[in-house]
Amino acid sequence: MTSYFKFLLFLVLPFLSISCSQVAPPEVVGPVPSKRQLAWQELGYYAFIHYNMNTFTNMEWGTGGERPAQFDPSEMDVRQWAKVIKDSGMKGVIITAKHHDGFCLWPTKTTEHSVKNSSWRNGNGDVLKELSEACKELGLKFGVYLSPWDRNAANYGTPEYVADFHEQLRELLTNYGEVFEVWFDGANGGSGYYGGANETRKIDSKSYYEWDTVTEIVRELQPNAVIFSDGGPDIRWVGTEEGFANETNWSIMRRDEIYPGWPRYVELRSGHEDGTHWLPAEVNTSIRPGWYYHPGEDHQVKSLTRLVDTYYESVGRNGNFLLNLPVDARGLVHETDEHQLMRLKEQIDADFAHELASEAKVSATNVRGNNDTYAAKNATDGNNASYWATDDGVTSASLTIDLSEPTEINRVLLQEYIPLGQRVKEFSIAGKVGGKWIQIDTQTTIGYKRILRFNTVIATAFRLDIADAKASPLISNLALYRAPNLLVPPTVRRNREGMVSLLVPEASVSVYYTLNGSEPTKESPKYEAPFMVVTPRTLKAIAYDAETAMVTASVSKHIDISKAAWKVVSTSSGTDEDIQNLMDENPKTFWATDNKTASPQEIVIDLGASYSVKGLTYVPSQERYPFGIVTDYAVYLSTNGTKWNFVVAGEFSNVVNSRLEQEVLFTAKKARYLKLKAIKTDGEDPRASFAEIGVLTEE
Ligand code: FUL
Repeated sequence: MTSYFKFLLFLVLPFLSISCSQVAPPEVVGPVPSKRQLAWQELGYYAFIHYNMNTFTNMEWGTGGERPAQFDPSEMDVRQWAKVIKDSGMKGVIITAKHHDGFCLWPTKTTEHSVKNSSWRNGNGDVLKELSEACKELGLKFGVYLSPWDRNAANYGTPEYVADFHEQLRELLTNYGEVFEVWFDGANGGSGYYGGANETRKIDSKSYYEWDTVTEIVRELQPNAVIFSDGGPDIRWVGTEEGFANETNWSIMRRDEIYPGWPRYVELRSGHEDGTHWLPAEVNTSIRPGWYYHPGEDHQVKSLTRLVDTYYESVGRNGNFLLNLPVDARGLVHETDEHQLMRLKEQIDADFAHELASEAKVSATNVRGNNDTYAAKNATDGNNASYWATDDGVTSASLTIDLSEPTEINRVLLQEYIPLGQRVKEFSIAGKVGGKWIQIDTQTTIGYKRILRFNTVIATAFRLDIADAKASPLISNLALYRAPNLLVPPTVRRNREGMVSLLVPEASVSVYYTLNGSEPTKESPKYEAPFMVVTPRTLKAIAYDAETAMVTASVSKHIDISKAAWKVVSTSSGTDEDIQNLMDENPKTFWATDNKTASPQEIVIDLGASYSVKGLTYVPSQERYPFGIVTDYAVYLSTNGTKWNFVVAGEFSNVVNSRLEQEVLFTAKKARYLKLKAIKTDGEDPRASFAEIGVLTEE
């Protein structure tokens, strides 16, 4: 070739390849999502409603022996639920049409154990009808939870029950319009009422319910609905009810290994890299400890920090977020839950309010066929149907966003083009700070959506480095954000020695405090590190965000003598094991007497020195299924541990429903020894339990 020709080719070649639209699209890699799975994935965040017989019996798992008349809401208003759900940014709702106790919220023909035999709406009510209509009005998706296990059905365990179960499914999928998800629980078999037999029945959860028929019924009646269970077939459980997916989260699994009640459920948190089926994860958790409403959990609605974390650890980890709202016995979403939902929405909206990459210049180390169809810019064009792709065989490549001027960023949102399969196995992100590239994070999978949070960097450029992928990576979205600080009042922790910590979730938020009961301001002492408090003080603390000049309301906590020198001298029963739990300043741990000794149980504590004691505090067990909560008490004091003075006796009113710290005040007396008698405890269990005992003293 002459050099003139070479020169001509050199000039022409780039244009040839750029204008050539004939670059073959990437081939599918591994299993890919169905249309219904894709549509489901885009929902992101939606509500679970646990509302049924258990709401009225204060149970989590009713036995099945309940009477329909017990279903008795006083102010039920599904429009309130739907409005709360809509306003909080959720896209739909799944309702417990029938839970394990077998009570049906719709007038089914299959059993008498339903709303039709309750007095609610004179037996003419239908919760499913009301809710599906409210959803339609507000543009929410509607889904149903139908428990396969039925502790009420006399024929449970026989083929007749399975026919009834299938018929219930048919009713639900026929009479209430479009259903987007059908939810099958993994909990199965065991003890129950079973029409009065009151026995234990075991079934084989793999075969008993005839899952193939179940799938056929759903496909026939609601072809667009996805089916959820431990192992799908469309959507999988994430293997925990705590509210997270693992950082590595494949939307594919070796599905044929999984069945409802699968013992290796922990694998559901990450999926299988060598999965045979598309089976994405749904992260289900409740806004309170229980799935059902219990007045005793009104103080345990999850904090904003926890809810925000759950959002990032579900939606931000390639999962969908199904957040449960336990509707209360009035038939309403409780005010506290509603408030927290709105705060979560405000925070998430603020986090993603301003996208920073879409206007920037984008370049890549490799573009498939050098063709515009697969250009780097496709990752930031706001269109999920277009994507940046590399040439076949190129499984490590970088995408650089030129921000042109120093820009604050602390979130990146990444998406793969999943219709052609999930590919990325390893990636990192870097920012160009002060002219130098610094690595911010290294991670594994991306999937449909991955969001990374990191400390704010001021960068002139941002880079995504894909280190490894199953085939050429396809990135449909890369978005950058600068989220505001999460500003919440400090959490006060104190250990047994008396060391106080004031915790906030953001490193750049400051905390100020006082120890004399006055309202803290920015002029008050700034919290730098844990400090000791060993004498009675009222601590107040605020969090302050210098970026916005916003300040939180103050938290207030009474702090008394340290428990470092405390010793339990004697107890009426029970072992020493874990006895520290009642004076470790951690309300999540508890200690209990034994269950063989009759009431009243008692406990004697040596405070280690003499104090002027003017009160006692008692924190009841914060367990999900507590026992031994002390409802009636007597307090005695002593200077020597042998001669006791009765001080006061009384009742911790409403302690079972509201398990907050209880306080007993009396005229101050000099004492070194304290005796607390549990005159009465809640329920049948003779044990007395103590999450924390404290004293109030005077200096
Ligand atoms: C579990 C059930 O046993 C709980 O009661 C609740 O419905 C939860 C969502 O699933 O397996």
